Amino acid sequence: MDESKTRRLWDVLDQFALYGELETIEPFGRGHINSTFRSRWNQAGVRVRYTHQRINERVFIHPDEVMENISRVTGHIAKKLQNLSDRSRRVLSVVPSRDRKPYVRDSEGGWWRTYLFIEDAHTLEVAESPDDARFLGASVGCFQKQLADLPPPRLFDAIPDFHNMEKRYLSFYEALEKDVRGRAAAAKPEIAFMRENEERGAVLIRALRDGSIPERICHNDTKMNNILIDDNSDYSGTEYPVSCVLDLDTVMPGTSLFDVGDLIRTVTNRAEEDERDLSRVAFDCRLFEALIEGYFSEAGEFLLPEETALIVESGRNFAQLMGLRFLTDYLGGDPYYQIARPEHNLDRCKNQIALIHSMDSQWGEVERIAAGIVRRLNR
Ligand code: ADP
Ligand code: GN1
Ligand code: MG
Repeated sequence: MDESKTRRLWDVLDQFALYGELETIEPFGRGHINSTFRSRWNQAGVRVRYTHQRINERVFIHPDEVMENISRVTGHIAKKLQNLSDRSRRVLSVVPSRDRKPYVRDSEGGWWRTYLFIEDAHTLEVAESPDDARFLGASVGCFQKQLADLPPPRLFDAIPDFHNMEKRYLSFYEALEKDVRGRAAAAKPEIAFMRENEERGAVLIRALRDGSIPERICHNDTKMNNILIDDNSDYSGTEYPVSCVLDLDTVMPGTSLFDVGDLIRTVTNRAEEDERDLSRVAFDCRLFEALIEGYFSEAGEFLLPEETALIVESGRNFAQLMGLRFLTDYLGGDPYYQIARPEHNLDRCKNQIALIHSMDSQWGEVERIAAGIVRRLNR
């Protein structure tokens, strides 16, 4: 980081209610949206770390509303966990500014927040085993359960129509028509795939709109690396590892299936989201089964049959939705996602389509697995 950037960051940190001497600050994390940093402080001889994020204002146009949502959600969960001695490893802790706000503004008007840094924990980019998958499913099921009784008012819509496939298609067609970088020719098969699957892709958003599935508070960005896992937890026992669900900007009303769909999309994929060698991208039925079992172990008590019936489709739906968003960003000249190479968004899109093909080729088996879990649950 250059010196002037570091100095600006020090000025930002100075406005938070943090004590001791700031020792280091460095960029951190692999997210696509916010800019994340980690700082280290000397507090009377004890080393303590924090996470700082500049909220991406192009994505979140009302950062104050986002922070109000996050404060309410983390406060609600923390209250439920108040008897646990490791509570601050299980839910994000917002560090307020010196004037008691959940954010500070920098000299350019940017919005910043600070969380306690959760030590000795990691995220996964690929699930290694059914135990990983089961536990990731349970973490998200538990998160939804913890928020099921959040008192009114309704949370703000941090990004309106975030998972509205119909609206996402409108943006896609607009980007395709403008084709600002002349890239459409390089993405013909992907464009064709999206056109062919448009009707099927609308199933979740239509079910939510016509009331056949209920609105619930959900996370809306449950890709695997938003779940922080305790390094020292034992996976093999009967207890799930300690975990903390991160990246709470998009917690807002939606359907439980948005979270399940994004979990299926990321956890069952044998490869990372931007793997270019598509022969490595594959839908893994074993991971799917464990994931859904884990999810049901927490969410089974509140899910309705109408939601359960759409679980398999939700995974396909989310791979399509993300593929469509990556493709739209590629056609539009990459205005949204952070990229490391010019074709990054197209590669991500191809990866999601390959995952769908792999899922389709095992569709009968996937449906049998899901039906088996539901039967066991109802027994
Ligand atoms: P983005 O919106 O850019 O994805 P995240 O909130 O997911 O940002 O943070 C990016 C990464 O930073 C996470 O995947 C995680 O590895 C790390 N991280 C974020 N917050 C914390 C925290 N409080 N403690 C430890 N690591 C964190
Ligand atoms: C973004 O913030 P991050 O990197 O966890 C995106 C998600 C996508 C994901 C794809 C606010 O998530 O919707 O699924 O990238 N978040 C936002 O990797 O757009
Ligand atoms: Mg993230």
